[in-house]
Amino acid sequence: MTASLDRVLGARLPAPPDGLRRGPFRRGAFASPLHSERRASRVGAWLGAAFLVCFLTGMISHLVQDAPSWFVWPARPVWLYGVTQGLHVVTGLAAIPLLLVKLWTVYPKLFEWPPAGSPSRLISRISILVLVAAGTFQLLTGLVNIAQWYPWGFFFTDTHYWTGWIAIGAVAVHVGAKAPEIRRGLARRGSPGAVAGLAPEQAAELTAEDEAAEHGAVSRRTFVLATGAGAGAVTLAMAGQTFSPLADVSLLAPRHPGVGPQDLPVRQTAERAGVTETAVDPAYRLTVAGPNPLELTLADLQGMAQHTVELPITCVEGWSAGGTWTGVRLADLLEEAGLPRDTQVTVESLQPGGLYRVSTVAPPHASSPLTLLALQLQGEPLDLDHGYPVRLIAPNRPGVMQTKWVTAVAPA
Ligand SMILES: Nc1nc2c(c(=O)[nH]1)N[C@H]1C(S)=C(S)[C@@H](COP(=O)(O)O)O[C@H]1N2
Ligand SMILES: [Mo]
Repeated sequence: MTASLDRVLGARLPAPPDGLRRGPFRRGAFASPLHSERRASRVGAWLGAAFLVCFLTGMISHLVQDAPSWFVWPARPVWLYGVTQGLHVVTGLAAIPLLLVKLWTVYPKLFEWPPAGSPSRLISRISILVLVAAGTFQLLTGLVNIAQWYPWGFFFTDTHYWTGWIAIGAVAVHVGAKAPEIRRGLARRGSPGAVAGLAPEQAAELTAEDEAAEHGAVSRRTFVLATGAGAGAVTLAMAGQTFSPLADVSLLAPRHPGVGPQDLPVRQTAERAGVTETAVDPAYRLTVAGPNPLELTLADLQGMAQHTVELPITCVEGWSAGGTWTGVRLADLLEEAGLPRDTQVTVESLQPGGLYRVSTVAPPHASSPLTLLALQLQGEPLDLDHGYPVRLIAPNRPGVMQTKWVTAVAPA
């Protein structure tokens, strides 16, 4: 069975007539040694590592936001999500120049002759097409999401999630299919002795190619430095979003920590959320469902035990900014309502619609002494844009789950 499959996949497909072999398809059309196997493998290894870290941290973010029953995300350390999401954004950004360099290194293969020597070669080439398309799509949609520009008609989060699976699957197929070349490319150090498992003449040929690369128009060092500088520049251009000392060089970053009402950026304004009237209405109530349901005015909440915590808003878009929050512990409210302190609850906003009007608080966060229904930020009543009169603030949670203009809490 496998033998016959091998025969089918390895069968020789008819080559197109040689007369069609023109332009870039000519023999020796790409003489530059920068297109070498070694270069492709080295850049590929970095790119593969960036993709893998980006994929895993993306999955964490997805699981945190839409947790299946087996997934428990802790309330501490409070900065953990900031680190995983920071890695997601940084590896995604660094992958952009790496992908461009990698594509430039291997693009002569587009003009391989014959275009498909066998069915297995054809499948492998199609898988690379999927990889390039999915990889490019992920990096570009991630980038414009950071820039908060949504020029498409589909829902970013779902598409970015599913394309992530396609991209990492294509990476796995590609690495599997190219294993021999990758091993060879990474093992080569420029001396024939270092090339394990190759016939001497093959090794000599590869070494000559490497040597040409060292002395070529663009030297190996220049190439490595240029690639590194490109990846570094893109990363720096965004890093100021979370790390204020870099804010001045972060030309691409749409958010600066410390800039906004009460020194905190605003993601969605009260105006756009449609809560400018309901949020300031004296009829405002916070309801907590439970055996002993509560219906509290803002004054009732101000009369309860107040606690102060230092916690950041860590947006999935890659910015993070700290604040000093004061308010009522969620767990205290649950207890008042006759519920266990670690009850899983939903927190609902006054906002009439939109994706982020409700969030779920899992047991580790519900019971955390750091989780507040905050009434104040930096010692003043919340700005309307930061969620006045009441917003949720909890440790180690994506910003998108820090619901503003909260009006109802109920067991989930
Ligand atoms: N009701 C409501 N709450 C919300 C949002 C929203 O659109 N509606 N945006 C969320 C997102 S994506 C983030 S990053 C934080 C930002 O909080 P801030 O605007 O106070 O900085 O609020 C969250 N809370
Ligand atoms: Mo966000």
